[in-house]
Amino acid sequence: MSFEITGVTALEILDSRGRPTLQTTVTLSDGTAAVAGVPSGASTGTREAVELRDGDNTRFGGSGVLTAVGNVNGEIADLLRGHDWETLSAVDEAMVAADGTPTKARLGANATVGVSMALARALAASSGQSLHTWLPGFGQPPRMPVPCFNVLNGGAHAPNALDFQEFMISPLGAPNVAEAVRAGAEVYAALRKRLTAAGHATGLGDEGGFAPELAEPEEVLAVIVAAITDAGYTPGRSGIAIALDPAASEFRDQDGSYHVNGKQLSSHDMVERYAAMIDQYPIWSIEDGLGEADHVGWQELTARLGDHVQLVGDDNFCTNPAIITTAIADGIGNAALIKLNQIGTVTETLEAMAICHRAGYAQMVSHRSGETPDPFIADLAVGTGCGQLKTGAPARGERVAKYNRLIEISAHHPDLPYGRG
Ligand code: 2PG
Ligand code: MG
Repeated sequence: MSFEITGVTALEILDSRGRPTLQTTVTLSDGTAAVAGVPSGASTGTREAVELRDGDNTRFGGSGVLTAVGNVNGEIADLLRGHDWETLSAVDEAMVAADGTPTKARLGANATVGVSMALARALAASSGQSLHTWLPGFGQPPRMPVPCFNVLNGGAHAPNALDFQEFMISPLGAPNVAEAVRAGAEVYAALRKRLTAAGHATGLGDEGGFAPELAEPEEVLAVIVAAITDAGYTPGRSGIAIALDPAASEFRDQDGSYHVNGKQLSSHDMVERYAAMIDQYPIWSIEDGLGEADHVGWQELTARLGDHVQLVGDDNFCTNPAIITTAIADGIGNAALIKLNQIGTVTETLEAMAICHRAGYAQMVSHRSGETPDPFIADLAVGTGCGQLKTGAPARGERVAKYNRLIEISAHHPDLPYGRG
């Protein structure tokens, strides 16, 4: 069924870090209007689609997005308004073609993704469907994803001495998503108690996890396992397991060595360090365990640990269908992190997920460290049936908006299965 777009507008709003981002609105000729909030990362891959910033140092230290807002209100609106379209993908393709660069550097991926998300939501509403049921599938039936709660923050997301960026807990053994969210919140509370009792400050990092002065990753793993037990849950895949995102590009040198808590490590040392961690702690998933340019290291990591844990490519994959296709052929990782703004349209995001699905690669849908309350990714995770969603701590409004959306969807669709699938 064709549709006509009558309005495409954007505003400069603030994200959860107090930095500017876009809020976009798309209106259809039947009067349906839908709004989207654009996420923004801090530990970004070098091959991500370009987030257009003004560079005008008199506003927000140069990080304003008025140019991207202007592109939505001007060129993109002129391109999209006033004629008939058949599909979301046709609109997304038209924006990509109009941009004309391989990285959306001219119009800005923050502009295109905002329009694409708002249009998807408008088309769903206009057809009387929820976003998660409307999203075009690619063979995976819908399911409720395992939430991956980032309870302890380091790296680029916190001012502490911890090199690893994210320590997440995943209630793999929960009976349903509401119980999984409860488990996440209870362990988070138990962790706060433990950290306080040990004399640590419980200030928060950008994604709502605690940011204590712990520097050794294994020390953090031990305290999280203890908190899982304190809260009355079983550490491990039958209960609550741990997922890591070290974001290793951030602590890898030009010369290719890694620096963890003051120690210099080769790629091989890192792989063996992870192997030892997996032996000792209930880790089920490691994202960006090595740097994005460490191709050979990633191959060793995958060969050594790929049968034991999920190995997720984020900085090295950038939700980019072409890059993921090459990585799969090269035997790198066995899963991809999925972030809409890394590639810049909903259509290309779904294409990246479909490529993973066909190759047997898992997909973990993800927030960014800079977020708005828009829960779009909760619907994306459910509708695509990928089985995994990471969206920060079970605290802070912009993070819990996504977890609460999962609870809401599952209340309306109690028959949807829960878990990784
Ligand atoms: C990541 C993300 C989200 P950022 O590395 O996976 O947690 O962080 O948005 O800063 O890239
Ligand atoms: Mg990451």
